[in-house]
Amino acid sequence: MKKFYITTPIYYPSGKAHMGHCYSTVAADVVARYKRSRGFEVMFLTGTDEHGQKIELAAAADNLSPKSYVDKIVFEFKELWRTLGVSYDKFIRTTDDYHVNTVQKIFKTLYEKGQIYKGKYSGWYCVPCESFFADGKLKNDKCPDCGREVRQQEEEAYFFKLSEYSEKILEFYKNNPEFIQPESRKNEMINFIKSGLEDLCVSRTSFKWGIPVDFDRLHVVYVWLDALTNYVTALGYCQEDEKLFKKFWPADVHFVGKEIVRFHAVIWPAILMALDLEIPSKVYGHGWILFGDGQKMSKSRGNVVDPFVLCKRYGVDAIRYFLLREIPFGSDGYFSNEALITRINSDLANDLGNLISRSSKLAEKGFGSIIPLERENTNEDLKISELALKIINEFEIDMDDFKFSSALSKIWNLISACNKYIDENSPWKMVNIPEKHARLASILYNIFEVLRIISIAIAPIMPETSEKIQFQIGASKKICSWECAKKWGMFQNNNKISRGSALFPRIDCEKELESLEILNLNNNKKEESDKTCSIEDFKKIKLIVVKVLNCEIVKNSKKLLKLLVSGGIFERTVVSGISEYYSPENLIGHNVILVENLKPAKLCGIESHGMILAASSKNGKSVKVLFADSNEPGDTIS
Ligand code: ME8
Repeated sequence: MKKFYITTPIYYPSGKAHMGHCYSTVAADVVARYKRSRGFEVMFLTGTDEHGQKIELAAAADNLSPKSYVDKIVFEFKELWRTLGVSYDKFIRTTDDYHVNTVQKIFKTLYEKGQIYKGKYSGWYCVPCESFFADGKLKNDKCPDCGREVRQQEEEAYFFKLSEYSEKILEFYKNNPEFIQPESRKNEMINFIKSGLEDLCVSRTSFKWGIPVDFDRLHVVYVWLDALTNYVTALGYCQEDEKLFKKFWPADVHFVGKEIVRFHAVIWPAILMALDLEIPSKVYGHGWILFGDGQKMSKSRGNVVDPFVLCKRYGVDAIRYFLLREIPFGSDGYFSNEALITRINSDLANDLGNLISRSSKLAEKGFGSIIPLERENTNEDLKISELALKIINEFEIDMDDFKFSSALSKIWNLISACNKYIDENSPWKMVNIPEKHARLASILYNIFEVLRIISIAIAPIMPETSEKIQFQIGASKKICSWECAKKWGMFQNNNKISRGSALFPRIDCEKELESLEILNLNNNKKEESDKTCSIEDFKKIKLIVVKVLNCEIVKNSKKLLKLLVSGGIFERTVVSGISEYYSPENLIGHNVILVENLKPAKLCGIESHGMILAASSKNGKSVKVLFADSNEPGDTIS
């Protein structure tokens, strides 16, 4: 059996999943379903990329351990994929043991092969993007990717010898001209490589939430090596059972957003070359979903459209259809509720819905829903059958090239042709004229044949709708395989039509937009109220002035100080992450402010009771403890 391995990016579980994530995942799901229907054995992989400083910080802000923090979000991601009917074969979490162990093995192998070496990294660091930038790469002194503040950082780190791979990668592109899709992205990559590849930093010591380098425990593997290797670890590479790896590697296609093509088309092939592994057949960099103001939909910008809400209101298939039909896969495109409702009304309710409801109504009126044997075909009928078979072939070519929007537009041309065929033949006039019944039967038979073919074609995109149509037109599974989509006349005689409720009820656009606005407003208010803290909440926090009696640096930690503080009638130990900014002698003897009733926590094996208040500068470069030397230990702050 032919095999097909398709992957989505593994998403950061650092916030709610949004339409952007749905876009890549639904597209990959469509391909997986399509390939399965074409007889391929498919491996469809998705998952979550759970390590890194961004997650560590987000978890700390929520007062959770990184793992509990990501567990919650990963659950929501999985729920969303279930809702959207995403038929993945495997969901990988980079915190899964098998992944952690294999990444450690890969890191060691590359080190032993001399492909990874230890060095020092200094540069401008952007925390949200988890990326270092050289001086010249900043944009107006800010992160060139997200536009936020960056800070100078230097640390010991391991590097992968990416710079040695420029020629090999360019050569690979030459021999594999289809590797990067769409074509325009290939030119970007060639230019990027020609501008000079630098060795890639693959470890960090400045945060802990990552896979430890097992032979140098101060380091954790830096996210991209951890993330990219998921595509092979998920298949069991370098593990006891390599069956799946042997069967499915190399991947047939990695679907990724255009901003991470670079990692998949340059860094990933280099890592694979270093491991003597085959390189995937294709990396497809799809475009972004934007809002009307040209902004990318993203977790961190807070302009999230809740996919659960939209699925519930309009049905999953409407959302799946919209995502793939509205925006050509390689291009950027806009999302708006209005565009979504317009498509539902015009394409789904009017064109498709209408075709089904008017033809099944005619079948009911004319023949009690059973199409009779006696039929009378004309040239007109031949045209519609030829068109259907031509379109299904073109559809297949588009789907093989991931041109979903074009593929769907062809099916909708067929739907329009069918509606026109009905208009031109006026079959409703034949219902009460028995002599015309053979002709009427023929027209209806042809329409149901086209609907059968359409139902097979749209199954990967709109699985529920496809099944509903097949049920309504009485098409058994036997005549709905992919091969049967390419054959005319598969219906047995006397097939029974069942009239169901409208597949896609029309939506009053204006009213619906108003309702969505109110819904959004309420959601925002709820989110705001979740974020705000009432006076009662604030009163729960006990702030007390304490004197620092003793202070020492915590061994094996770059950031932590252990303080012994006195609040007059009590003494306790507090661990604070301020050693980059204060040495013990700067603190001993001073009065500081303690959050007295914070739940105790263990940091580097030391139980910390409370937290010392400090102010961080906006650019994150400095941290200043709030001294309270004019107060007495034990004074309370309110
Ligand atoms: O980059 N439009 O994770 P991530 C279209 N963990 N697609 C969008 C989108 C938008 N507005 N927003 C997000 C990462 N996406 C890494 C990947 S892979 C080894 C590691 C989709 O959570 C798109 O596929 O930031 C993009 O590449 C991905 O989500 C980024 O997800």
